[in-house]
Amino acid sequence: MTAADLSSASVAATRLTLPPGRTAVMGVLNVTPDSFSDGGRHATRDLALARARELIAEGADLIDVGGESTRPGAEPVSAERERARVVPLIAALRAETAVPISVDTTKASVAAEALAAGADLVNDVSAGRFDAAMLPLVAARGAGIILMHMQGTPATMQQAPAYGDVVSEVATFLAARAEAARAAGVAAHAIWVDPGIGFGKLVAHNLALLARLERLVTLGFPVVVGVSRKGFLGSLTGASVAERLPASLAAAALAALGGARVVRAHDVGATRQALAVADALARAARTRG
Ligand code: HH2
Repeated sequence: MTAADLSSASVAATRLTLPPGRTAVMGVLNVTPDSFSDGGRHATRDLALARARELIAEGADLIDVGGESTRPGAEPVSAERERARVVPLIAALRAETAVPISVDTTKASVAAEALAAGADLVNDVSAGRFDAAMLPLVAARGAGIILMHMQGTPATMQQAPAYGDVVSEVATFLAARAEAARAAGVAAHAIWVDPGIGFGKLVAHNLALLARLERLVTLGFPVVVGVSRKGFLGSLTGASVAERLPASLAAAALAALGGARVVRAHDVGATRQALAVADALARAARTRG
């Protein structure tokens, strides 16, 4: 490894460090025409950059850039189109901010260019299963990876999700994928895990995972949770996608109390406020007397 390699590896490691003592917020930046809550809103580079600046100003600890919707039934996007959506944006964002950037992709070729353009970690909703080149790529670049659980594929996942015990099955899956990442050469400190709320899960499955999140915390990797504006919150409250902020904040706070280290959210400022309360309560619970 050359001195330049070493220094870029240490920059990446620094950027992957989570803020101590509070739950981090990962701001969602979808540059897709069809994402379920913000599709089509950031269609030009300038609009996307402006949105990224807003997320950072609201206190995002991390920006998650996605060029392919994973909503139930979403149409797959070619690597070329996805690359064109995310890579120049990540390069432009990296030129103006040191905030960590993740690329939300399941394709190693897109991830490779996104990492070269300045992304720090890959958010792979397939946990490296859809593309065999993903884990070796992340290892070779010294990058981080979010390994997320999903039953099925985005095209089919909500057709008939079924589990025996959803929490143990998700925990076993995430432990096995973390082991696969380690075997491919990814550093342990660079692995985060995510139960994949809404990915091949009924309302009861999502609730069980949130209620017993500490089972995933015991795996020993930072736990990421994405509940923002998701369908199960609509089922519980009757709220439309646009009306789900209160329910999203309640779920974010409860995920933080359950031990999530990172919450993925569209409404960053409001989520930071909810997490400030949850984090203070968690601290109070630890300091009895
Ligand atoms: N949820 C979505 C997308 N990516 N990544 C992780 N790690 N965890 C999640 O829960 C998660 C995710 C879905 O939300 P969104 O990006 O808003 O919608 P879409 O997939 O339609 O772009």
